Amino acid sequence: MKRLVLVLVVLPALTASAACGGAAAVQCDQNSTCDLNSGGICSTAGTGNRWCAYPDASCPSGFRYSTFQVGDGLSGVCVATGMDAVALPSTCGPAGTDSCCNSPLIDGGMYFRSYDVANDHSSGKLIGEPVDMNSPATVTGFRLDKYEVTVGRFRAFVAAGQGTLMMHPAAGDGTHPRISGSGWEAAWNASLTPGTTSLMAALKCTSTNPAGFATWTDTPGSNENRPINCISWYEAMAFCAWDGGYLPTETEWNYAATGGSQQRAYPWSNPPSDLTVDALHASYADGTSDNPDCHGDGMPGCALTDIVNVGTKSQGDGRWGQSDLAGNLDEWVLDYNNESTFYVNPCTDCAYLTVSRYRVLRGGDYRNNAIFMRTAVRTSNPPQNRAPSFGFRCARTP
Ligand SMILES: [Ca+2]
Ligand SMILES: [Ca+2]
Repeated sequence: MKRLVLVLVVLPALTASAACGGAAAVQCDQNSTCDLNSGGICSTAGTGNRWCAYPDASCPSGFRYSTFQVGDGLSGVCVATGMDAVALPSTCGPAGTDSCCNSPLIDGGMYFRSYDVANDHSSGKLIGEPVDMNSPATVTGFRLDKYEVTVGRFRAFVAAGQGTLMMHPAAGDGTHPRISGSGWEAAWNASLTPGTTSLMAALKCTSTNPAGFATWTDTPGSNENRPINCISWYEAMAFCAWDGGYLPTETEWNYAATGGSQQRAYPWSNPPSDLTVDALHASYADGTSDNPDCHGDGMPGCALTDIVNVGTKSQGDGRWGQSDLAGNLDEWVLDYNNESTFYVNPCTDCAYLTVSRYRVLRGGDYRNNAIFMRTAVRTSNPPQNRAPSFGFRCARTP
């Protein structure tokens, strides 16, 4: 992760207060505190102190620290790139007090992809098919974000002008640390929207159904801790690169969900064969795909509120603490979909990167039946597609 390097100036105690009429340094506690100009954020410096910063297109991060009441020698300095610098208030999780950027460590090991020990003959890599042990894989330890990327986190990316043809990732950005050639490709630039205005319009997902389920709002509102949806695979990839991480591989994602060698049926299954599933564990649905009854918000029928604030179904957390791996939003991963053999074999930190029409999504979503919450199940979609059910999370080096 990118870290801000600071030069600390140690002043004698009696001269620590600002001189020449300058205001004393005052830390912020949330973005709304930073209201001198529009788009202000409360950014965390390398010292852990929090200072106001405002949009400035001349900074690579898109933000510059205020010249008013900012300490740590950062007055008027560009904020460093990535989420470490553009830090958000800690408002995620069941108590609303956890950092939305939390990224727990996952121990490496060996497991079988699309396999679980419940083995009840209906939840293989295709719905209705049995699981099998034909796809062993070895995964090196890594970090996987605890939460699906929130609207609030994505807002900092949008505010920085990122994820557009105007400000696309550089070739090679977001490369998986153990898979050469897995980073951003220049040919993908044209798959981004032209600029921030068109990106914000696209995030409203009006061209796909059901309309009215987009979590993005042009100004901060009540969805800041819901997961961002209606993002293309390209925007997910660009975000993770900007954020100092990368999109997890399908193999890594499945490893996290099934608890590695425990081979859990659901991410929360403990013992691993336990088939308990209810609305305390995940945002999912009963009914048919045309007429689902979504359980996320505890109210009958499906509404935007069935896309729940990340981490609030904490009984559904996985072996290493990741939330909402099953349900809420389907999650884009790095791999193309191999439509014939599904998995690369043999596999050590592998990904399927041969170009095909589809990229893989994992975990099921708020409109899906419980069977889609099973850790073995997989799906895919064209990478340019947007839907209210599509989200993502990022992986990182330990
Ligand atoms: Ca509902
Ligand atoms: Ca999910």
